[in-house]
Amino acid sequence: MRRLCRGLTPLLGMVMLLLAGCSDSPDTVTGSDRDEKSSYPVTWRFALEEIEGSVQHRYALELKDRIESISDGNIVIDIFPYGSIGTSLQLTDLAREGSVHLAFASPGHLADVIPEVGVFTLHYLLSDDENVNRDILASEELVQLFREPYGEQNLKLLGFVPEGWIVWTANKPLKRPEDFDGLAIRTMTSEIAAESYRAYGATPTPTPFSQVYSDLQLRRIDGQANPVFAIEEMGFYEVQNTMTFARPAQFVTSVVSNRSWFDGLPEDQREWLENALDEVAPLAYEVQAELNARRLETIRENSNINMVELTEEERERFRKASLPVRDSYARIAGERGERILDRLLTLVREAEAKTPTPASTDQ
Ligand code: 6CS
Repeated sequence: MRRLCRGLTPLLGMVMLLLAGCSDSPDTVTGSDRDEKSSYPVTWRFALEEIEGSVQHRYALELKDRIESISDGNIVIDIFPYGSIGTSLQLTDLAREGSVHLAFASPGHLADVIPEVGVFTLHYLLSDDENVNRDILASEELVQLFREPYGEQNLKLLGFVPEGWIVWTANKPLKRPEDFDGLAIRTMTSEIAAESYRAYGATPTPTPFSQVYSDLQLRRIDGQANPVFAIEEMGFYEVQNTMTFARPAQFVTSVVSNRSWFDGLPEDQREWLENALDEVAPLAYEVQAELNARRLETIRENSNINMVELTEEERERFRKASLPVRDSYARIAGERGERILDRLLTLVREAEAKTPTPASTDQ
């Protein structure tokens, strides 16, 4: 895959053009024209920001299984793993225009299109307790908070999916904010994603996912941040010597569909999709936990990479240094974003208060 990625970019334009031509193809069914104009099977195209074997890929396979079975094969889901059609932002564009029906859209990239969603790039905002985060991210209330901002971009938000704690990799341990001084850290491509690392004194370097391995190898960047499963499958651990576990944030992604397409789905198809999404969400949570644990072992077996776990005291220094980024977020995301941030903080506080664990982030 790493080799494939290097050749990826020049191919993207061509494939995007081909897909764009698909948006009016007979297998793009809208609710109103299904009976008159189209015949089964119909194809739903699902674009991923991650490669085969990833959390997103496993999610897509589970969804495909359910939809194809409930529809007796009348709906077919075509999965496009990362590398086949475009960078994250290009996938979002394809979903907005309807060339793909379903897609993953991660806030770290998406926030330049939907600033409010940048809230998930903020550090030390969600709970230390993964169960608290899982429940908040799965709640209908959260999806409703984002309904308008996604809708304005012709996207229907179908749900948020946590993919595991973000882990920093570099060629040195990153134990204090000062360790980031001047560090060229790769960030996802939105402005707010960069702000989180600027707060530690780093030099954020927004880069598409496909370019990270080669940029690390060529020392054009010094480090990057991703969940363990991605560090393993993209090979980043091969070109870095230290993984720092600071648990700054969960990697959160969102599942979206083209809004007009979704609104036009016949009732039965929409119900199938909604039911399948409800079933897949808890499974995806299990999948990320299992993949992150297993791939940490793979990294251990295949390398001598140094693994550094921060103490609570060390994490606290990062948490303090991260707080001003919330103001940057409010500036970028405006009033609606501020309301979302406040509500999210309240949801975390309330859920932690009900949870009999020591986890508490005193926000
Ligand atoms: O770092 C990134 O850009 C990517 N990381 C993951 C885990 N998923 C998709 C995203 O584009």
